[in-house]
Amino acid sequence: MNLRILAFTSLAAMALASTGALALEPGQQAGEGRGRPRASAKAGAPGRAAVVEVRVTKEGFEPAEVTVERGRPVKLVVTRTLDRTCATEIVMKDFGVNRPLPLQVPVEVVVNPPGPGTYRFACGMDMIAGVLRVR
Ligand SMILES: [Cu+2]
Repeated sequence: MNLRILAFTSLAAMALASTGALALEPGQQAGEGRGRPRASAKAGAPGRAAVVEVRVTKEGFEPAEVTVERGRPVKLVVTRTLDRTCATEIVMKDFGVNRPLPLQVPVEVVVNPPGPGTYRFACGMDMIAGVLRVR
C-alpha cells in the first residue's frame, strides 16, 4: 500500500517535472492568512526554484501564507504530519495541481507562477487552504 503510494507520488513528481506546471492567469482568490506564521523564500540563482517547506498540521497548512519573489519556479515541499485531517491532498487550481499527500512523506510540488499574484493551495474540498504570494 505504502509502496504503491510512494511509486505514484514519484511518478506524479516526474510527470510534473517533465511537463512543467501550466501557467494560467494569476489567481484571483486571496486566501486568508489568519495570522498564521508566514514564510518567505529568498532566491538563489535566477531560474532555480525557491524551495518552501509546508506542513499539514492540526492547524491546517503551515505556514498558510508563503511569499516568494517573482521570476522563478517555486517548489513546495509538503508533508502531512497527522493522520486525521481533511488535507490528504494538495490542490492548486491555478497550476492544475492535485497531488496526494501520504502521511509523513515530503511531496514536492513545483509550479511556475506566471507573475506576481496570489495563488491558492488547498485540500481537495477547498476548505483547508493557504496562499502562495508572488511579488
Ligand atoms: Cu478538506
